[in-house]
Amino acid sequence: MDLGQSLRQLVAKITNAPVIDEKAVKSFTKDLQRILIASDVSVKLVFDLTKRIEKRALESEQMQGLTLREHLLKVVHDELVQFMGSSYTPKMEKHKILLMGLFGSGKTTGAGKLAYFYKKRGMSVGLVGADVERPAAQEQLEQLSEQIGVHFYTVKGEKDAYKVVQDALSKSKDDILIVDSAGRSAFDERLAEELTKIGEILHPDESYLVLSADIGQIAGKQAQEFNSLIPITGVIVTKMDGSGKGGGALSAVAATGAKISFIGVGEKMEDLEIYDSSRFVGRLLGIPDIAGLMEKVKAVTEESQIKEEDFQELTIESFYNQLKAAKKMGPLGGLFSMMGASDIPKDVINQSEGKMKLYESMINSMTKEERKDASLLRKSRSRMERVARGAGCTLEDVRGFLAQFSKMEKMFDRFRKDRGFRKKMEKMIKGGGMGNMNLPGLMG
Ligand SMILES: Nc1nc2c(ncn2[C@@H]2O[C@H](COP(=O)(O)OP(=O)(O)O)[C@@H](O)[C@H]2O)c(=O)[nH]1
Ligand SMILES: [Mg+2]
Repeated sequence: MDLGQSLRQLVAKITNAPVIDEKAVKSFTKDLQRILIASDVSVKLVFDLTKRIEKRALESEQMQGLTLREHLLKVVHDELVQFMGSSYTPKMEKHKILLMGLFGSGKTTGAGKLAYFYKKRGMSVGLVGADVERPAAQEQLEQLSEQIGVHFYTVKGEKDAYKVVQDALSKSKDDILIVDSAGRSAFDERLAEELTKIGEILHPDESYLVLSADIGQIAGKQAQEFNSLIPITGVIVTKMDGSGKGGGALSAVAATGAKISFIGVGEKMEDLEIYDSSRFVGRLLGIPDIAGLMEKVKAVTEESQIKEEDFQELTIESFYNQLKAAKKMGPLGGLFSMMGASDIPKDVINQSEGKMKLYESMINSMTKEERKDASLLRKSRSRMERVARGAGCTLEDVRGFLAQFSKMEKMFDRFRKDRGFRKKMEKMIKGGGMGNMNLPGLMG
């Protein structure tokens, strides 16, 4: 039985138990320890994790509107999300990528998917066919590159993979260069030597280990082997559309400290998702309605909670999060309510679902710097155009979004200068959120 299966059985036990009390929680954490240790997750990590789960489940105050069962599931979910790493933000600057992994894990397909992903976001991309083991592998990648419309580099007949990489480096001017390497049915010395040489020539910024979702716990050992040659910066879990649930990825993450970056969910080029830790853990735990549960939890707490950084500065990202919260909870939700819902321009809060989706893709197409500093975008038409291209919308749409953001920035600045408002905010943060606070009282 693989790790994912064991975890799902354990969760079923929580779901079906007649009562959830202290004894049930303790028995649950014991089972969890046993399962994780059997899956080669390091003993120290396991004890830290299960201790935190037990403590939080028993000691932390149960959230309003949640049953103890839901509370326990949430604690387990949260701790695993933390363990597995928060969700990934793709690098949008120029960089070089190396894909490593065993035969059939989905490297070549994954190289194509990544190329498509970045091309869609307005970057120029090159694919390097450095799998010299099988000539068919290079053809497979060449065909993909034609299909997607990105550059392709290889040296036909070359037996040394690193020379292929060297050649590509001398020719490529692409923003993103993606190297597809050879796999083996098992890790061996030749593969080790080949990868080491590729690493020395390429100096990859991202070295992804490609793992199939059905691989199971040997993933941990495998990840360690690759990691000892070239430090893994991220994991791509493929075939999540199949029967595997990615339990192996947990072992790989535990063994190397690398986090998951992307998820493959099909054979087509568009079947690539940015890793979302909550969704992944939900799938892993087999909590079918994890999204529903977390929505409920969120409605009770998180989104209504105002974090300190939220009102130190308003960034594009926090604006969008607050917008989401306001949409979900009505105008009394989140930071907006603090600013006095009646003062917020109606057109800012009343965004359609379609607009919200569009905003999300725009934000996904922005660099980290742009999300922090919107003036970078305002000053540069070419940046705005890049975002529009990435999000598949018009320049006017991007300007529209920035205009909405400007309105909020102005309001936000006014409020920050208001001492009375700042006092309320401080009180709120110390009080641990607004879930239990009386809103109208605060506003008055
Ligand atoms: N269903 C599904 N199949 C995939 C996925 N990724 C790769 N594959 C298939 O897995 C097989 C091996 O993929 P390939 O990229 O050639 O693996 P490589 O040997 O690591 O380069 C091919 O038939 C792919 O179409 C995925 O996310 N979902
Ligand atoms: Mg291949």
